Amino acid sequence: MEKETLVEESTTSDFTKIYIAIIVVLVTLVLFLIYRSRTVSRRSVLLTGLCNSGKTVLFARLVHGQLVKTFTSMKENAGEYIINGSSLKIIDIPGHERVRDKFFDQYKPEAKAIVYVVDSTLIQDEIRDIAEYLYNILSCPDIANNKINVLILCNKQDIPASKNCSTVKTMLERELTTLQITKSSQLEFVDPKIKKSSLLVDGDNFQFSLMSSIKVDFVDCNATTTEDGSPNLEGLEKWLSKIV
Ligand SMILES: Nc1nc2c(ncn2[C@@H]2O[C@H](COP(=O)(O)OP(=O)(O)O)[C@@H](O)[C@H]2O)c(=O)[nH]1
Ligand SMILES: *[C@@H]1O[C@H](CO)[C@@H](O)[C@H](O)[C@H]1NC(C)=O
Ligand SMILES: *[C@@H]1O[C@H](CO)[C@@H](O)[C@H](O)[C@H]1NC(C)=O
Ligand SMILES: *[C@@H]1O[C@H](CO)[C@@H](O)[C@H](O)[C@H]1NC(C)=O
Ligand SMILES: [Mg+2]
Repeated sequence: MEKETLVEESTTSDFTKIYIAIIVVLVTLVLFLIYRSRTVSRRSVLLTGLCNSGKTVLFARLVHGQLVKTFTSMKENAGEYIINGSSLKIIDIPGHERVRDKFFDQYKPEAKAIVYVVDSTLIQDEIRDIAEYLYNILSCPDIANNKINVLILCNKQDIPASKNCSTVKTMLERELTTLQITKSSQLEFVDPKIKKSSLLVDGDNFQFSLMSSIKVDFVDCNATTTEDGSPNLEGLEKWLSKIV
């Protein structure tokens, strides 16, 4: 009688040990998976910018090496770009106001670099919208904290009415100065405890070169083939080869 109880006890404790072992293994596995998912490798280049700036044409050129008919899309495109033996993932983020923030938030954890495509022919008419979307990207803590490089791609240089990248830069700096003042006073109004102007650089005039954590470059580009010229993605590809 006594012996039987003893045997039973020892089997129960054996089972307990096995259960504990299984639980430990499972917990470790779960923790490992959580850790893995948080440290996704940053190897994506996000193509951002307003609708119609040329993102999908650029995406097709980089990923498929060809021109495709594009249409306004509400979905992202993703593909591989091979450069000098390495590869980058290119993600074409739709520019539509209603969906772009959702896609940007989804892909920013894997961003290695951001290309902000500008329609250089519309810079004067759309400067406010162009600057505002750019401001949202530059003031995103995830982008600043990880020192993600940004390229402003001044597209459609084949059209005579376009402004070159030095003009675009000057215009953006002027508009961002205004925006910064508006935004920081809005923040103060909502919550006086939020530090004024913590998003971009301090100072009267905003300058890209004064940004401490994000390096912003500018290049000219024309993405499509025209009667008097072939596409010119040289500046973009040079920049990509530096960040890969
Ligand atoms: N002339 C000219 N047209 C361009 C250039 N890049 C894009 N486009 C045109 O601009 C339009 C919008 O391009 P798309 O790639 O769909 O823009 P997305 O909305 O940013 O994806 C299309 O009709 C393209 O053919 C360019 O460099 N020069
Ligand atoms: C294309 O873009 C380049 C600059 O990237 C520019 O020098 C050239 O004149 C443009 N025009 C055409 C028709 O390709
Ligand atoms: C850009 O355009 C401006 C005005 O049209 C001109 O003065 C300047 O030299 C141009 N810069 C470059 C780098 O082409
Ligand atoms: C490829 O890499 C080599 C050596 O690192 C470099 O000299 C060359 O310029 C690179 N080519 C491109 C297209 O980036
Ligand atoms: Mg598109």
